[in-house]
Amino acid sequence: MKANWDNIDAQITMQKESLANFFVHYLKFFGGKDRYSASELDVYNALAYTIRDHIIEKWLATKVLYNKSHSKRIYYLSMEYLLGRLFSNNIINLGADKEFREGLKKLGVDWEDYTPWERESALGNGGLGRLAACFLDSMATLNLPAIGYGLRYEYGIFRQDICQGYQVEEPDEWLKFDNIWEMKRIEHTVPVHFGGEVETYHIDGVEKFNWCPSYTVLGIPYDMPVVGYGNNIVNTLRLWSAKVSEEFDLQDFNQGNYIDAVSEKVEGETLTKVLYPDDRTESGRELRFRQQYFFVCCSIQDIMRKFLKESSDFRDFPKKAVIQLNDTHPSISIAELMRILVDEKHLPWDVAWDITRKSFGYTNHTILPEALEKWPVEFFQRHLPRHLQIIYKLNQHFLQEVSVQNPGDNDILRRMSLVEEYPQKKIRMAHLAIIGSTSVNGVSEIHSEILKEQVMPDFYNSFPHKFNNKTNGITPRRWLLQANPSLAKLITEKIGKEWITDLSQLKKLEKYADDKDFRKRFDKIKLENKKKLAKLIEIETGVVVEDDAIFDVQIKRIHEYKRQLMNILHVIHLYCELRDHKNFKDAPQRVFLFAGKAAPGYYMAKMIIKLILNVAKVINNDELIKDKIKVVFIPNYKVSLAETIIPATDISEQISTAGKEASGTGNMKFALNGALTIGTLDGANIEIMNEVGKENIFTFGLDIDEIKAKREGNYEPYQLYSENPNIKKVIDLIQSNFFSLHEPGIFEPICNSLLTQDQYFVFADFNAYMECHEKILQEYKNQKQWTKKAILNVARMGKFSSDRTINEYAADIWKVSPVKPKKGK
Ligand code: GPK
Repeated sequence: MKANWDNIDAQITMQKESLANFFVHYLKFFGGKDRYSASELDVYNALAYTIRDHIIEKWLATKVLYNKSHSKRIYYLSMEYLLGRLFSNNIINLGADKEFREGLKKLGVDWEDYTPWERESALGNGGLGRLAACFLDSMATLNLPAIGYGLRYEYGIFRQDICQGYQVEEPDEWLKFDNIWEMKRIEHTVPVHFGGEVETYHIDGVEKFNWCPSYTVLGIPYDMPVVGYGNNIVNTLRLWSAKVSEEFDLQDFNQGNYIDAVSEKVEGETLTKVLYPDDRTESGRELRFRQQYFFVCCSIQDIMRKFLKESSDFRDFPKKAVIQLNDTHPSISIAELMRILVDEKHLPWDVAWDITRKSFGYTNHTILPEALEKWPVEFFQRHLPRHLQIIYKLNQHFLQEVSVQNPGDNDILRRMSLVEEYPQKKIRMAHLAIIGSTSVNGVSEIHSEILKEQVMPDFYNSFPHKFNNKTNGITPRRWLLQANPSLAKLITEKIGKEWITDLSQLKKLEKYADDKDFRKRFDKIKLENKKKLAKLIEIETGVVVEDDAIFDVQIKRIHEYKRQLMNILHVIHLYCELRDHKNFKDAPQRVFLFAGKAAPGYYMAKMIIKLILNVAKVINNDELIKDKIKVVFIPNYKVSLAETIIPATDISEQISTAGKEASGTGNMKFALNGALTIGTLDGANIEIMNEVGKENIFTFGLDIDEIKAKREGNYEPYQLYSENPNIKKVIDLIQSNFFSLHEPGIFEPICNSLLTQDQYFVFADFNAYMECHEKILQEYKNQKQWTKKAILNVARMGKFSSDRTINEYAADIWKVSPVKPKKGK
């Protein structure tokens, strides 16, 4: 019998009358529960399934829309996505908030009560992964035909527990319960080959290569919907999960090789077991290398499959597809696409290279040398022998061109080669990414300049046209509309809701900085948000903080270059001041809040956490200072925590050593929520300053050139220590074991590193930082002025919407326009 597709195609609509029925249906017939047996998790599940139905309608329609448009597709390749919770975000983006609330009223169910039951998806480390998540939101909201590709790690970033002041890593079992937001697409499973050898053969005198791999893993896609805001678009995030192929198993099994078969299986399936938690230090692990290839191979096959539905002429490929590489992590794609075009599709090398180069864009996110990926040649030999040949050949051709341009200059060949010879033979993935892309971009103006002038000057000279900047942004949907609903409501009341998709509209708020009533309401919202945060702090840490204290916040990965250490040393300094001058009646109460994870193998970062916690313990329990300062470290920093902390913050700490933070995106989230920034002239801080005005931000410290000069001169931190009584007092106090009575000497490595090297110029910037904080304190006393500045910060953050960023990528790099439904349909 033929299905009646007209009936199947009939769409359900978001009507509040029917929502309760959907909900009851899921609770009963999916969950098998009734009012007596339903747990809160059951209710959450039923709510989420209800919303999912409505998403799926739009998802299917979006696919039809895109297919009919025959538009070029954007493929965003990222090894990390820090999505956070999706339930509220989906409801808000669908515009279903009101219907959902009202539709479920008669059942007495308020959806917002159940949001904590969602396990959050944390398949990333930090800024890079969160940026990818903001980009997905913007691409969907801007009607861009984009697909995100990633890995479906069984374990995301570890859960951080604190045990006696030390970070302890626990597995994040985010898939323990159903993941309602994913759909397994078994029909698009792809094989991924590894190992083996390369055979040579000839056709018509032309040398050909055939890779005979030694084992195969399967990539199974799981699709997650990415709901655009208010535009009926639902894009797709496709995450790959590794599984060993059954046939392979069986073969071995039948030969009586049970143990080998099972261990192969385990081996293969470990590929997507866990996210590597090292942020910016290359662990050089073979499994990570294989993980990267697995990711790339699955994604490129999928992209090819989609392309072949549109055309069989590979010369059209760059017109139909553009692949953006989120850092070098997926850069083996360049060799993989070459392999497919040359070995499998039999295109001439030069034609294949032309297609490849036109199809990729590469985004760089850091200039820290330890983060630039280089893979040992032996990994390639073992796992990707054909890719190694391709890379060698690319290198040979490339160096030939370089030597024509720079006759007799052997040094430049050595510097630009894709292959590093000493001390170990390695492939430089950033070099591969640059030569294989049409566009190379940094993530803030200053970072893009540093890339051109200091990190990749040779490449910039050879291909100046490739280099460009795309200053990062954040999605206003999650980071204002969802995280700070009261402020969002106030803004909408005054200027209408266009700001949600056109953040530059916030400019219209400027005039309210002088409106007393507006300021009052603005302050009240901040206070309410602080109350909520104070509750959370007490629950999570047991520390009681005053609602109306100044909330001074540094939340981000723990890294020496981000200088959480400078922050806590300054807190110790303030503490000493309070103890020395007992007359501090007028001093305001201050809460110094920290949160962030350290890479499990990063000893110094872990010791910085320990120092913060030990200092917190002493200060929070010292009655002499009368609660004037509280220090809080909230464990297990994640997206949902940020959503509570940021709207409650007064002072945003963005204090990296100048030149080290590529952009930062937390800085944008805070300013958008009315916190004032204390920051160095680094990354996007500089652009934030230019937007909000110098008088509305607190900048301090050495700039990039001054840092460079110090690094090149002879910087002597010990001298600063002995000459600066403030620094001396703080370091001496730590060294006297004041904060480590029962663990004497544990902070010696920290003190030693500061006194002998101070790689990140904490001492050099200390005074300026201290003075800047004093200025802040003075200004805070004038509440009216402070609120004005906070409002102006909000009003002037338009530039930092990820919609602006994505529009720039689409126009300058991708050359893709929005796909909109034809009017009248
Ligand atoms: C940069 F290189 C990396 C990395 O491995 N992980 C990561 O989160 C960050 N980043 C930068 O440190 C930030 O300055 C930047 O805003 C963010 O990427 C997004 O571009």
